[in-house]
Amino acid sequence: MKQLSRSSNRMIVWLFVLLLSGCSLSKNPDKGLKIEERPEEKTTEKKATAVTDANREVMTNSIGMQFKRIPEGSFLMGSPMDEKDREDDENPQHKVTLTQPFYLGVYEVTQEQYEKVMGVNPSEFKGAKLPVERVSWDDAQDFCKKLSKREENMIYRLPTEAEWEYACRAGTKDAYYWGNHSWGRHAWCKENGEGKTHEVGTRQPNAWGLYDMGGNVWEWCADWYAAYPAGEQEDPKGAATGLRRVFRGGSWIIAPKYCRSANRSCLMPGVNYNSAGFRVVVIPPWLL
Ligand SMILES: [Ca+2]
Ligand SMILES: [Ca+2]
Repeated sequence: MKQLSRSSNRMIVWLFVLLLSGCSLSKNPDKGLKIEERPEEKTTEKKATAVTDANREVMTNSIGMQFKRIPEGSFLMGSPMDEKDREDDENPQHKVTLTQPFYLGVYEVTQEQYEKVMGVNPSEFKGAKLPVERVSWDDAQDFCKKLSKREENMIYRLPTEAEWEYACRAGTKDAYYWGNHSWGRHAWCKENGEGKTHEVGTRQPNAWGLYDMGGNVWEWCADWYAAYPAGEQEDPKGAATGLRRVFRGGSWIIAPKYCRSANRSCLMPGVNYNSAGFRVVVIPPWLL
Protein backbone atom coordinates (compact mmCIF):
# COMPACT_ATOMS: atom_id res chain seq x y z
CA MET A 1 0.00 0.00 0.00
CA LYS A 2 1.39 3.34 -0.99
CA GLN A 3 1.86 5.70 1.95
CA LEU A 4 1.78 9.34 1.02
CA SER A 5 4.13 11.77 2.72
CA ARG A 6 2.55 14.48 4.85
CA SER A 7 3.53 17.25 2.42
CA SER A 8 2.28 15.46 -0.69
CA ASN A 9 -0.89 14.52 1.16
CA ARG A 10 -1.44 18.18 2.05
CA MET A 11 -0.94 19.15 -1.61
CA ILE A 12 -3.52 16.60 -2.71
CA VAL A 13 -6.00 17.87 -0.13
CA TRP A 14 -5.53 21.43 -1.36
CA LEU A 15 -5.93 20.30 -4.94
CA PHE A 16 -9.16 18.61 -4.08
CA VAL A 17 -10.50 21.57 -2.09
CA LEU A 18 -9.80 23.75 -5.14
CA LEU A 19 -11.54 21.20 -7.26
CA LEU A 20 -14.63 21.09 -5.04
CA SER A 21 -14.88 24.85 -4.97
CA GLY A 22 -15.32 24.64 -8.73
CA CYS A 23 -18.67 22.84 -8.49
CA SER A 24 -20.55 26.11 -8.57
CA LEU A 25 -22.08 25.64 -12.02
CA SER A 26 -19.89 28.33 -13.53
CA LYS A 27 -16.26 27.36 -13.07
CA ASN A 28 -14.08 24.58 -14.40
CA PRO A 29 -12.70 22.55 -11.45
CA ASP A 30 -10.51 20.28 -13.47
CA LYS A 31 -7.47 22.42 -14.14
CA GLY A 32 -4.33 20.44 -13.44
CA LEU A 33 -6.03 17.09 -13.22
CA LYS A 34 -4.77 14.21 -15.27
CA ILE A 35 -7.03 13.07 -18.05
CA GLU A 36 -5.96 9.68 -19.30
CA GLU A 37 -6.80 7.85 -22.47
CA ARG A 38 -8.67 4.70 -21.67
CA PRO A 39 -6.85 1.57 -22.80
CA GLU A 40 -8.46 -0.84 -25.21
CA GLU A 41 -10.10 -3.58 -23.17
CA LYS A 42 -10.01 -7.17 -24.36
CA THR A 43 -12.24 -9.38 -22.25
CA THR A 44 -14.18 -12.47 -23.11
CA GLU A 45 -17.92 -11.84 -23.12
CA LYS A 46 -19.71 -14.62 -21.30
CA LYS A 47 -23.37 -15.01 -20.53
CA ALA A 48 -24.03 -15.60 -16.87
CA THR A 49 -26.99 -15.60 -14.56
CA ALA A 50 -27.28 -13.80 -11.27
CA VAL A 51 -28.44 -15.62 -8.15
CA THR A 52 -31.15 -14.27 -5.89
CA ASP A 53 -32.49 -15.33 -2.53
CA ALA A 54 -36.09 -16.41 -2.07
CA ASN A 55 -37.56 -13.04 -1.16
CA ARG A 56 -35.29 -11.16 -3.53
CA GLU A 57 -34.36 -8.56 -0.92
CA VAL A 58 -30.73 -9.22 -1.67
CA MET A 59 -29.07 -10.43 -4.84
CA THR A 60 -25.58 -11.67 -5.66
CA ASN A 61 -24.44 -11.52 -9.28
CA SER A 62 -22.12 -13.76 -11.28
CA ILE A 63 -18.96 -12.03 -10.04
CA GLY A 64 -20.01 -11.87 -6.38
CA MET A 65 -21.35 -8.32 -6.28
CA GLN A 66 -24.10 -7.95 -3.69
CA PHE A 67 -27.18 -5.80 -4.23
CA LYS A 68 -29.93 -4.64 -1.90
CA ARG A 69 -33.50 -4.05 -3.04
CA ILE A 70 -34.32 -0.39 -2.50
CA PRO A 71 -38.07 0.22 -2.26
CA GLU A 72 -39.93 2.89 -4.20
CA GLY A 73 -40.81 5.94 -2.08
CA SER A 74 -40.49 9.67 -1.47
CA PHE A 75 -37.93 11.82 0.32
CA LEU A 76 -36.70 15.39 0.63
CA MET A 77 -33.69 15.89 -1.64
CA GLY A 78 -31.16 18.62 -0.79
CA SER A 79 -30.52 20.21 2.58
CA PRO A 80 -32.57 22.54 4.82
CA MET A 81 -31.36 26.15 5.08
CA ASP A 82 -30.19 25.63 8.68
CA GLU A 83 -28.01 22.58 7.99
CA LYS A 84 -24.43 23.16 9.15
CA ASP A 85 -21.84 23.20 6.31
CA ARG A 86 -24.50 23.17 3.58
CA GLU A 87 -23.71 24.67 0.17
CA ASP A 88 -25.89 26.63 -2.24
CA ASP A 89 -26.14 23.90 -4.84
CA GLU A 90 -28.19 21.86 -2.35
CA ASN A 91 -31.05 24.36 -2.95
CA PRO A 92 -33.95 24.08 -3.11
CA GLN A 93 -34.74 21.18 -0.84
CA HIS A 94 -37.55 19.49 -2.75
CA LYS A 95 -39.73 16.41 -2.60
CA VAL A 96 -38.66 13.58 -4.90
CA THR A 97 -40.68 10.44 -5.56
CA LEU A 98 -39.05 7.35 -6.99
CA THR A 99 -41.85 5.29 -8.46
CA GLN A 100 -39.94 2.03 -9.03
CA PRO A 101 -37.82 -0.15 -6.76
CA PHE A 102 -34.24 -0.86 -7.83
CA TYR A 103 -31.25 -2.84 -6.63
CA LEU A 104 -28.19 -0.91 -5.47
CA GLY A 105 -24.70 -2.24 -4.75
CA VAL A 106 -24.22 -2.90 -1.04
CA TYR A 107 -20.58 -1.87 -1.49
CA GLU A 108 -18.52 0.35 -3.74
CA VAL A 109 -17.25 -1.61 -6.78
CA THR A 110 -14.02 -3.32 -5.72
CA GLN A 111 -10.84 -3.64 -7.75
CA GLU A 112 -11.31 -7.42 -7.98
CA GLN A 113 -14.78 -6.94 -9.49
CA TYR A 114 -13.68 -4.18 -11.84
CA GLU A 115 -10.80 -6.24 -13.16
CA LYS A 116 -13.03 -9.27 -13.76
CA VAL A 117 -15.21 -7.19 -16.05
CA MET A 118 -12.74 -4.76 -17.62
CA GLY A 119 -9.49 -6.73 -17.57
CA VAL A 120 -7.57 -3.80 -16.08
CA ASN A 121 -7.15 -2.22 -12.66
CA PRO A 122 -6.35 1.50 -12.84
CA SER A 123 -6.37 2.07 -9.06
CA GLU A 124 -3.61 3.99 -7.30
CA PHE A 125 -3.97 2.08 -4.02
CA LYS A 126 -3.85 -1.61 -4.88
CA GLY A 127 -5.91 -4.33 -3.15
CA ALA A 128 -8.61 -6.79 -4.28
CA LYS A 129 -11.18 -5.61 -1.72
CA LEU A 130 -10.33 -1.95 -1.98
CA PRO A 131 -12.71 0.21 -3.98
CA VAL A 132 -11.62 0.81 -7.55
CA GLU A 133 -10.51 4.42 -8.11
CA ARG A 134 -8.91 6.40 -10.91
CA VAL A 135 -11.97 5.46 -12.91
CA SER A 136 -13.65 8.23 -14.87
CA TRP A 137 -17.40 8.53 -15.34
CA ASP A 138 -16.83 7.17 -18.86
CA ASP A 139 -15.01 4.15 -17.41
CA ALA A 140 -17.90 3.52 -15.01
CA GLN A 141 -20.31 3.64 -17.96
CA ASP A 142 -18.19 1.10 -19.84
CA PHE A 143 -18.18 -1.18 -16.79
CA CYS A 144 -21.98 -1.08 -16.66
CA LYS A 145 -22.30 -1.80 -20.39
CA LYS A 146 -19.90 -4.74 -20.26
CA LEU A 147 -21.52 -6.27 -17.18
CA SER A 148 -24.97 -5.88 -18.78
CA LYS A 149 -23.72 -7.81 -21.83
CA ARG A 150 -22.12 -10.47 -19.68
CA GLU A 151 -25.24 -11.21 -17.61
CA GLU A 152 -28.32 -12.14 -19.51
CA ASN A 153 -31.36 -9.91 -18.92
CA MET A 154 -29.64 -7.78 -16.27
CA ILE A 155 -29.39 -4.05 -16.84
CA TYR A 156 -26.52 -2.38 -14.99
CA ARG A 157 -26.20 1.40 -14.77
CA LEU A 158 -25.04 4.18 -12.48
CA PRO A 159 -27.60 5.41 -9.94
CA THR A 160 -29.27 8.72 -10.69
CA GLU A 161 -28.33 11.43 -8.23
CA ALA A 162 -31.82 11.16 -6.71
CA GLU A 163 -31.55 7.39 -6.32
CA TRP A 164 -28.15 7.82 -4.69
CA GLU A 165 -29.31 10.39 -2.12
CA TYR A 166 -32.51 8.46 -1.39
CA ALA A 167 -30.52 5.27 -0.74
CA CYS A 168 -27.87 7.16 1.25
CA ARG A 169 -30.45 8.74 3.54
CA ALA A 170 -32.29 5.43 4.02
CA GLY A 171 -35.17 7.28 5.62
CA THR A 172 -33.05 9.75 7.61
CA LYS A 173 -33.39 13.54 7.43
CA ASP A 174 -30.27 14.53 9.36
CA ALA A 175 -27.14 15.92 7.73
CA TYR A 176 -25.48 12.50 8.10
CA TYR A 177 -27.14 9.10 7.80
CA TRP A 178 -25.60 8.11 11.11
CA GLY A 179 -27.36 10.96 12.94
CA ASN A 180 -25.50 12.32 15.92
CA HIS A 181 -23.13 9.39 16.42
CA SER A 182 -19.42 9.83 15.96
CA TRP A 183 -18.68 9.76 12.22
CA GLY A 184 -15.49 7.71 12.72
CA ARG A 185 -17.38 4.42 13.03
CA HIS A 186 -19.32 5.14 9.84
CA ALA A 187 -17.03 6.68 7.25
CA TRP A 188 -13.41 6.74 6.08
CA CYS A 189 -12.51 10.43 5.81
CA LYS A 190 -9.40 12.58 6.03
CA GLU A 191 -9.26 12.39 9.82
CA ASN A 192 -9.19 8.58 10.05
CA GLY A 193 -8.36 7.53 6.48
CA GLU A 194 -4.54 7.55 6.91
CA GLY A 195 -4.13 8.95 3.41
CA LYS A 196 -5.52 5.96 1.52
CA THR A 197 -8.64 3.98 0.62
CA HIS A 198 -9.84 1.11 2.81
CA GLU A 199 -11.45 -2.28 2.22
CA VAL A 200 -15.12 -1.84 1.42
CA GLY A 201 -17.62 -2.65 4.18
CA THR A 202 -15.29 -2.01 7.12
CA ARG A 203 -17.37 0.87 8.61
CA GLN A 204 -20.96 0.72 9.88
CA PRO A 205 -23.67 0.51 7.19
CA ASN A 206 -26.67 2.81 6.91
CA ALA A 207 -30.20 1.79 7.94
CA TRP A 208 -30.74 -0.06 4.64
CA GLY A 209 -27.51 -2.04 4.96
CA LEU A 210 -25.42 -0.05 2.46
CA TYR A 211 -21.75 0.47 3.31
CA ASP A 212 -19.47 3.46 2.66
CA MET A 213 -22.18 5.70 1.18
CA GLY A 214 -20.27 8.34 3.14
CA GLY A 215 -16.51 8.34 2.69
CA ASN A 216 -13.90 5.90 1.31
CA VAL A 217 -14.34 6.90 -2.36
CA TRP A 218 -16.67 9.43 -3.97
CA GLU A 219 -19.27 7.73 -6.13
CA TRP A 220 -20.17 8.71 -9.69
CA CYS A 221 -23.86 9.22 -10.42
CA ALA A 222 -25.51 9.21 -13.83
CA ASP A 223 -26.58 12.87 -13.85
CA TRP A 224 -25.04 15.97 -15.34
CA TYR A 225 -24.23 18.45 -12.58
CA ALA A 226 -26.80 21.28 -12.65
CA ALA A 227 -28.96 23.39 -10.34
CA TYR A 228 -31.97 21.54 -8.94
CA PRO A 229 -35.29 22.39 -10.56
CA ALA A 230 -37.93 24.02 -8.38
CA GLY A 231 -40.90 21.99 -7.20
CA GLU A 232 -41.64 18.32 -6.73
CA GLN A 233 -39.95 15.79 -8.99
CA GLU A 234 -40.80 12.26 -10.03
CA ASP A 235 -37.97 9.94 -11.07
CA PRO A 236 -35.65 12.87 -11.90
CA LYS A 237 -32.68 12.15 -14.16
CA GLY A 238 -30.94 15.53 -13.96
CA ALA A 239 -30.23 18.03 -16.72
CA ALA A 240 -30.32 16.99 -20.38
CA THR A 241 -26.80 18.29 -21.01
CA GLY A 242 -23.86 19.66 -19.06
CA LEU A 243 -20.11 19.82 -18.65
CA ARG A 244 -19.54 17.79 -15.52
CA ARG A 245 -21.02 14.68 -13.95
CA VAL A 246 -22.10 14.42 -10.33
CA PHE A 247 -20.33 12.39 -7.73
CA ARG A 248 -21.39 11.95 -4.13
CA GLY A 249 -20.52 11.01 -0.58
CA GLY A 250 -17.08 12.37 0.31
CA SER A 251 -13.92 10.30 0.53
CA TRP A 252 -10.75 9.29 2.39
CA ILE A 253 -9.03 12.50 1.33
CA ILE A 254 -11.48 15.05 2.63
CA ALA A 255 -13.18 16.32 5.83
CA PRO A 256 -16.27 14.55 7.24
CA LYS A 257 -18.54 17.48 6.34
CA TYR A 258 -18.32 16.39 2.69
CA CYS A 259 -19.96 13.11 3.73
CA ARG A 260 -23.27 14.87 4.35
CA SER A 261 -26.09 13.08 2.54
CA ALA A 262 -27.02 16.22 0.57
CA ASN A 263 -23.48 17.21 -0.45
CA ARG A 264 -22.85 17.35 -4.20
CA SER A 265 -19.68 17.50 -6.21
CA CYS A 266 -18.70 17.04 -9.84
CA LEU A 267 -15.96 16.44 -12.38
CA MET A 268 -15.62 16.28 -16.15
CA PRO A 269 -16.69 12.79 -17.29
CA GLY A 270 -13.28 11.88 -18.71
CA VAL A 271 -11.31 12.71 -15.54
CA ASN A 272 -10.07 10.04 -13.17
CA TYR A 273 -9.07 10.70 -9.61
CA ASN A 274 -7.65 8.62 -6.76
CA SER A 275 -10.63 9.32 -4.51
CA ALA A 276 -13.45 8.74 -7.01
CA GLY A 277 -15.03 5.34 -7.66
CA PHE A 278 -18.62 4.18 -8.01
CA ARG A 279 -21.32 1.69 -7.12
CA VAL A 280 -23.96 0.43 -9.51
CA VAL A 281 -27.67 -0.17 -9.85
CA VAL A 282 -28.97 -3.37 -11.41
CA ILE A 283 -32.46 -3.78 -12.80
CA PRO A 284 -33.33 -7.50 -13.00
CA PRO A 285 -36.08 -8.81 -15.32
CA TRP A 286 -38.69 -9.01 -12.58
CA LEU A 287 -38.56 -5.23 -12.12
CA LEU A 288 -39.03 -4.45 -15.81
CA1 LIG B 1 -18.31 6.07 -0.80
CA1 LIG C 1 -20.63 20.31 -2.41
